[in-house]
Amino acid sequence: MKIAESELILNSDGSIYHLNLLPEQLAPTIITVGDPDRVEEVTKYFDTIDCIVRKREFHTQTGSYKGKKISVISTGIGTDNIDIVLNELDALVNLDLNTRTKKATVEPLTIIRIGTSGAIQPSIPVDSFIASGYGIGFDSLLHFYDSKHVQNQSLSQALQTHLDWAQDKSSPYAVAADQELLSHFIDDTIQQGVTITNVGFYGPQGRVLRLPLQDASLNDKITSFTDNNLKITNLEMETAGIYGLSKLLGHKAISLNAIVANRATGDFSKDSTKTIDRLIRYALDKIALL
Ligand code: R1P
Ligand code: URA
Repeated sequence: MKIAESELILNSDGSIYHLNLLPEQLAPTIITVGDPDRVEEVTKYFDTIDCIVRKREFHTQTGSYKGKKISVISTGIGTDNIDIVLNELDALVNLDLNTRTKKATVEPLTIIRIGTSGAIQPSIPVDSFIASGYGIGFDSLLHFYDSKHVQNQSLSQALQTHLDWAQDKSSPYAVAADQELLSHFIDDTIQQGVTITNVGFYGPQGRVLRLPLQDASLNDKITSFTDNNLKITNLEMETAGIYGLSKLLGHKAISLNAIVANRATGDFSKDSTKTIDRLIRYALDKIALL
């Protein structure tokens, strides 16, 4: 069945609407970063850069690192952008853009997020790394898709009960990382955690500048939550959307977090740029072995 022009939107050169990419400009292994300027911080280590494409907050560079073809793309902030990025990346490989039809078989992508995050447990030092074993979305993105089958509903239910979550907020959804990728990335350098993805950086993550919070104890409740020995480790704004949509679309995803803040102790990294650079180099060497 042909997908209508209003659903699959292409630019005049045939590239996909927001990302501005053509299928041949994308590698099957993709690093996502939030900040468009962080793309170059990754590709400066590449042997070659074959293409550079920019539109809005979406900056893509494709090249190779130690012989492995990789695309690096910035998503901007938030799971609303993740909806666009994941759907358009998938369309580039799994739809025939000329005939506007689905391809017969699904080509899986490997997606690695390299991002910053705030720890929520006092024991987690700033400048350490966490690979998200789960992403738990406090945003509503996954609820718009037929997605119950990729969610760990018992984990999200336990958290919702623990938080005494108000009816006027959407239910959290929990999605596991790709287990093969998770074990590939975990070692002494990076610990496994459970990441909450939220819809904002300030109030939703318990930060008070001038506005009081609806629930001032939310972060404390998140810190004290346990379910089957799982504890929430960190907060950021993309992981759950990446995990949920990757699972639904048949892609593998892992989220690697550089801890730049500790919300329980009030610490902030003295040199977050250096910490992110260490995570980038660690991730690239692991990706080269995939
Ligand atoms: C907020 O400062 C941003 O930092 C984190 C959050 O998820 C949010 O996007 O990730 P990035 O460092 O990848 O942008
Ligand atoms: N990114 C976030 O979303 N939260 C933090 O505390 C730090 C980085």
